[in-house]
Amino acid sequence: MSDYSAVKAALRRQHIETPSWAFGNSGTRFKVFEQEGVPRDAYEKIADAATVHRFTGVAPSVAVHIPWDRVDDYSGLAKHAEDLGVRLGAVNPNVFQEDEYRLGSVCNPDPAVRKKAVAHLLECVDIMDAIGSRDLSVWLADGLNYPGQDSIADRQARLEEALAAVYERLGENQRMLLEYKFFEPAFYATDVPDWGTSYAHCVELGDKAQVLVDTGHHAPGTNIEFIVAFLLRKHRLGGFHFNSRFYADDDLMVGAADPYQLFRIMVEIVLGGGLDSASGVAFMLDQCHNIEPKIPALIRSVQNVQEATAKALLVDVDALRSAQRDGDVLGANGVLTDAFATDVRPLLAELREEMGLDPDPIAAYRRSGYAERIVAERVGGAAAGWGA
Ligand code: PSV
Ligand code: MN
Ligand code: MN
Repeated sequence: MSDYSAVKAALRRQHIETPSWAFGNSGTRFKVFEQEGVPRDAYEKIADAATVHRFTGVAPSVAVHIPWDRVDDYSGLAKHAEDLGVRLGAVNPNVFQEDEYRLGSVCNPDPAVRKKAVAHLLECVDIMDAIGSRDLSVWLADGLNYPGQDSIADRQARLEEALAAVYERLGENQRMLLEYKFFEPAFYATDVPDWGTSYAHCVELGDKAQVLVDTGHHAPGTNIEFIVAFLLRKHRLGGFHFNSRFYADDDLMVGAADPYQLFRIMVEIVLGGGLDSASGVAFMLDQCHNIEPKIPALIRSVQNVQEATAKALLVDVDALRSAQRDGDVLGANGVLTDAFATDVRPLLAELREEMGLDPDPIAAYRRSGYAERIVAERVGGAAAGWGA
C-alpha cells in the first residue's frame, strides 16, 4: 500500500486497550518493586490509562480485573472513565488467587469450588452489563503439576460445562474471549494450553466465543502469525494480549524483544482483514512494568504496536502476490523485509500532528508534569494484584 492517507486512516482506527493492572506495582516472584505515584485504586488506574490515551490518541479503553478493581458502583466507575475521555473495556475475572483454587477453578474436582468459580465468572458478566463492556476475557490458571494428579479428560468435561453456563449468560453484543497458556502456574498440564484447545471449546460454544492470543503464552519458536492467520480465516480471533518475551511469560513491553515477530503478526492481521472494525479483533496490552516507569512504558508499547502496524500496512501486497504466484521466494520475502526496514516514525509523527497530538508522546508526557503530580498526590500506592 503506497497511499499514505489510507495507511494513516487505518492507524487512526486501530485502538489499543491498556490493562488496569499494568499501572499498579508489580514484580516477579522474587520481589514486587514499589514505585512512587502508583494508583491507589481503580479510579486512579483509570486516570493513568486516560493519560496514556491523552498522549497517544489511540488507547481509548482500559481493561479491568475483578476483584483487583472491585468498586461498589460500577456504573460510577464507567462514568469516571468517560469523564476522563476513556471507557472501560474487557472484564477479566480472577479465579486463581484464592486458596480454594489450589487444584483449579472451573476444572477443580470439588463441585463446590467449581460452583464458586462459575459464580464469579457470572458476576463479571453482571459487571459487563453495568459498564457496557463487550468482552469477558477469561484466563484460567487451571492445570496439573503431576501426572496422575487428576483426570485430564474429566477436567475437560468440567471446563466445557462451566464455559457453557457462562456463555449462556452473555448478552446479544457480548463475547467470551478464551485465553490459552501452555504452562504456569501449573507445570505438567494446563487445562487450556494452546490455541487448538481454546478454538475447539469456542466452536462448541458458539459464535460469541473467540480465541484470545497472548503473545507471551507460547513455547519458544512457536509461529504465532500462523495461529493468527488460521484463526482470522475461521472468524475466531477475538483479540490479543500483546507483550513480549525473552524466556517465558515475561510480560515485557510489546515489540521490545522481537519487533520482527510483531510485524509478522501484524502482516497477517492486515492481509486477513483483522484491522477492519467488523472483524472484532481487540488489540489489548497485557504487561507488567516492574523496573521501568509504567505510564511512559505503556505509551511506548502503544507506539510499538503502531509502528509494527504501519510497516505491515506498507507491504506492497500486489508485488507480494505476484512474487508468490511466480514462485519467487526471495522476491516475496524481500517485499516483507522492505516494509519492515522502512522507518515509519516520520509517518506516525505526521499522523499525530494531524490528530492534534504532540509528535513525540513520551517527551510530551514528560513535559506535562503528570509524573511529578501523581508522586506528590498519591501516597501508598497499591500493588497491581499481580506479583509474578
Ligand atoms: C497470566 O499469565 C496472565 O498474564 C494472563 O495472561 C492473563 O491475561 C493476565 O495474567 C491477567 O489475568
Ligand atoms: Mn494475558
Ligand atoms: Mn500471561
